[in-house]
Amino acid sequence: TKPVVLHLQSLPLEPRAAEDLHSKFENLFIWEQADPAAFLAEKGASIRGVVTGVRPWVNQELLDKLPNVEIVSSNTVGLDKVDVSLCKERGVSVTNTPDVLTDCTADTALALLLACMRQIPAAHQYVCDGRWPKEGDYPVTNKVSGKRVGVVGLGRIGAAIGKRLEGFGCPISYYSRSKKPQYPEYNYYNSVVELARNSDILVVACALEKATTKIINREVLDALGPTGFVVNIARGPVIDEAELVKALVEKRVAGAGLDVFVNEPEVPKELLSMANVVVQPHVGSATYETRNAMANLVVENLVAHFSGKPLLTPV
Ligand code: 8YV
Repeated sequence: TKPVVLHLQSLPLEPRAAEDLHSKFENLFIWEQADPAAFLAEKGASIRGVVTGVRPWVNQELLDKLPNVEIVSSNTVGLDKVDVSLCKERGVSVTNTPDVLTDCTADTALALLLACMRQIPAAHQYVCDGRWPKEGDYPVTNKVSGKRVGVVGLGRIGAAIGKRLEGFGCPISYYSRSKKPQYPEYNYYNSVVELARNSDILVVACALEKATTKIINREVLDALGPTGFVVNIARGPVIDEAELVKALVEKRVAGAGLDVFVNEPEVPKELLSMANVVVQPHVGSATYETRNAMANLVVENLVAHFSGKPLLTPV
């Protein structure tokens, strides 16, 4: 009999990975269940694997219903929705999708940075609305090249963002829990406020954890100041969103490029009508190439686990 795998979020699968998934596992899809609670009460004990993503919670409430689960394979690099320590305690393996999404997420940060500082969406709209011939040239915007960049969280994605911005002649500084000897050319700050005070652009690329929740608060935003820009490709709650909205409305910061929000898919309405604010619907990793690579990893980790081989990307 095939191992039973519960899917909490759908995977965009290439044919080969889909074939693997469907030939090797019995797949149960939570979104096909009229009564998910009753379904879990009936089937929970048979479930040995879980596929999850950026929205569902894999917490004690769920894990208690899955007494025989062996592996949680998440189609994300960020694991803020998975109770990893409880999984460890219960002997449940956890895998994620690092590395394969680094480039696209870093590309998205650059796109947001250029888009908000150069007001690309608003300027595009200006042309589309026929305003150029009537109202004349679009107002001038902000130079990107050479600006001082502060990266909050110099992990794989933060480092890929730094590398790209080196190409723009930007001096790079960072905040991280500890200094990273592998980046001697970057300035280290052990305080986000100090980083912000010495940056023109703050790019947030840290994991969401207790310690990083609202790490970008009012004090940090005021240290960045009225000419500073914020880019967030990490998770919404790393920024005090209400304070960011206030700072943008009151022009205490110059603009923002945001891929992630506190209550996705809801976005504060104040952010929708400012030329210096660009929003995206959490699409950092959303390219054909990267989403395929992520989904393949999710399936390959399940296959490895159930054939007794080492996991590809264990947490
Ligand atoms: C999501 C992400 O995985 O990897 C992460 O942590 O936030 C995204 O890449 C994506 O939305 C698929 O669920």
